[in-house]
Amino acid sequence: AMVFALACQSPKPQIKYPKTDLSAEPLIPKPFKTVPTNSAFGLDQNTFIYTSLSDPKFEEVGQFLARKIHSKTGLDISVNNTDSEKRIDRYIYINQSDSSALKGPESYLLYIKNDSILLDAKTAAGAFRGVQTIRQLIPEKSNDTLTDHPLWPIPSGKVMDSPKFEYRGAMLDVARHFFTVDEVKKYIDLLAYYKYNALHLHLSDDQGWRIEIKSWPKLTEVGGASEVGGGEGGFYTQDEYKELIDYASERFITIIPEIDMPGHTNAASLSYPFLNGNGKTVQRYTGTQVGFSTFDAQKDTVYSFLNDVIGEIAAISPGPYFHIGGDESHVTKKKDYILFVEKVEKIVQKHGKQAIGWNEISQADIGSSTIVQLWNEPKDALKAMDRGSKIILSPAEKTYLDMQYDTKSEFGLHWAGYIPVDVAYNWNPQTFVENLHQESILGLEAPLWSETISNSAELEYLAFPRAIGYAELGWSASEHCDWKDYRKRLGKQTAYLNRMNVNFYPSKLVDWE
Ligand code: TNX
Repeated sequence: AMVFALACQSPKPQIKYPKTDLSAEPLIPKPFKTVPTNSAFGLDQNTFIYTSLSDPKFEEVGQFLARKIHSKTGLDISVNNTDSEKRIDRYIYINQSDSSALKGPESYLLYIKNDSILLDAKTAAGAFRGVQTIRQLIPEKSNDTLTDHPLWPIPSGKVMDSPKFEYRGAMLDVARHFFTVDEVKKYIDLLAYYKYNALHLHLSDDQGWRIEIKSWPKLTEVGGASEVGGGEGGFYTQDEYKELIDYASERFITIIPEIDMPGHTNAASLSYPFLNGNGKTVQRYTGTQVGFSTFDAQKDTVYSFLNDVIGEIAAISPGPYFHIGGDESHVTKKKDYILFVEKVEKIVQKHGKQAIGWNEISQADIGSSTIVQLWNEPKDALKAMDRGSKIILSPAEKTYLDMQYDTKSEFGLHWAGYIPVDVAYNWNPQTFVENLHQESILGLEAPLWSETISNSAELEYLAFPRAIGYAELGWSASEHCDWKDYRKRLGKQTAYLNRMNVNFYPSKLVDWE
């Protein structure tokens, strides 16, 4: 029908496009390969989006692109629906393809010509990543001199792209300070634009418990009602949490729930004192110390409680992972810690999920399907690798978004050092940990702990622009990661960040346009 419609209409106007250079576009993450053809595709009111119908998710990706084109340009572009009144001059086709040029599920190919953009991907996730590239290629301003109506020239050529790591995550600590559903959604939007595919939510800590557990209501009634500094805290109902999961999954981002244990559990033990194993009376905690709380690893009732908690969260989580924390359990006896981690790992597996834990968990005899997240101890990661585990890289001195940029930074801590924008970017995750084999690296995650921040503006000040650099380190081939080149592309993100009302830190290391 589309071909017929194109053949039957009167000849379309020839447009004299200005010379373009696709390979000079400020794309982040930098694609694996671009081949410019120096002309353009004219995005305008007569452009249509078509998608494969073999998988309904492709049509949803097409609708996502149409919405984003609308918010950037004001154009109303229909998806898989030919309005007979309108002439079809140009179309964007989002195609499910089994081409052998597509390496993995998130790979995509873009062929941009005068009258068509073809986006090929194996999966809707791959199509979605390609759509982010199209969004980044649409100029901020239309060109009103080429035709009698506004038109946005998209540089022509070919893009072949594929991620370096299968896991590209960010973590948000909603426990030290609570962040609302809308604040988390805004962060998800920004992460999606830079091709992240995982958001790890740190849902519990000493200062607060943030997710409704129907079988243990005091966790949120009591444990949810506080945060660092004495604020009122908050929590997500299971319906709100599902809303976040759905919002993320429309952006092909997996939410990874973390219940941190056996340490970092004061809020849980305040709600149900039988859980406490540190021998003291539990009191509400709104400070920022770590390492003083623990569950009682010797009690059966603790494990039946955890079976309920993990079961309820697993039941509403479509993703494959459940994060068990495991960090800084300084008041748990070592033998209790090991027993605890091994038992909780089994509970997670019983509920159909793969466990992830901070690097300390490799002291226990964990299975090879359990993933270890390196934050402070490379030896733990190597030990886990030897047992067959995959590793997520979050070395604090490079990836902690809560580290201050410099001594003058308004928010953040500096126990792992200061992390200016260039230091955050200028390292190679594939070689950073000596003796860690590349096949054992699942990917990269940038954690944002929230002791010093409590709203979107403060979150964005710490996360941006550094999170944009981690997006590139996680996606782009290491040989394409070059600070001087990246810095120029980063400076050109201002229009997008301002349009999204992002309170980014305007580092002097970057020439912001
Ligand atoms: C260490 S990193 C922690 C967190 C703190 C963070 C502050 C990790 C696994 N534990 O409890 O919030 O430092 O930077």
